[in-house]
Amino acid sequence: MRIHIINPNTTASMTRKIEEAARAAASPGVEILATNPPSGPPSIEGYFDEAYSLPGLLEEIGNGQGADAFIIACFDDTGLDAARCVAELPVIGIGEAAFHFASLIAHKFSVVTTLARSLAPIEHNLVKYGLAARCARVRASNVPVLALEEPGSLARHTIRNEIERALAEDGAEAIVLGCAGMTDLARDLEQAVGVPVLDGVACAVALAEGVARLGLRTSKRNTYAAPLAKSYSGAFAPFSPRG
Ligand code: 5HY
Repeated sequence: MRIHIINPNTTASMTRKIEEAARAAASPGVEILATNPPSGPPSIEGYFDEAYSLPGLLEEIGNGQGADAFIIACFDDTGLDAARCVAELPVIGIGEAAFHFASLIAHKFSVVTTLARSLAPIEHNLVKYGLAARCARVRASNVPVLALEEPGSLARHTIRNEIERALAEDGAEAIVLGCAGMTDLARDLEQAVGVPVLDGVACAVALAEGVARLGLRTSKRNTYAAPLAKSYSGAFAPFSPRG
């Protein structure tokens, strides 16, 4: 089995970190291919960055390299629905995966993400996925995404403080880390705070393996049907769907 995990931002060090976490979570014999687009934002912080990450993400999906499933490794599940229109293979978002796993092991969980501008996209996804009632609160740690790539930054300490507040104030019984860049922090933070701390990358690998192993593929009826053939103009002409 081969799982293609895509970091939609262009920061290669984060892609490598995601690759390492995915390989650690994968079952024996499951191959992990980790890529990021060559063009686009170096980090996705809010709706504007997300918009400009989509062409590169969708090209990565379209380049399909013999995988059995895709994972989108951005906690906002950036481009997940559009990717499912392009792919016949299953496409798993790390946010959606983490929310489902958290709901299996705790009555209420809180999410700790990066900046406040990421709160609404995550909250909207929880409503869309039908899991908003299980999430006590989505919190911003005020750690910028790329601070997670800086050795010696206070990111880990800042995120832990926000987790402690979630446990003290939200009634949270588990914590979901709200950024792919936090993937290497989950184990240490779980040991430090004493409740389950979920990393979306690992959750998505487990789900992608399961869906692929069952031979399930994205339904192409209605919602995720292949894009209709049409000619896009200007710079997007190369992306014109052929139907
Ligand atoms: C992520 N951004 O997982 C999201 C998290 C966020 O570049 N990778 C990013 O801050 O929304």
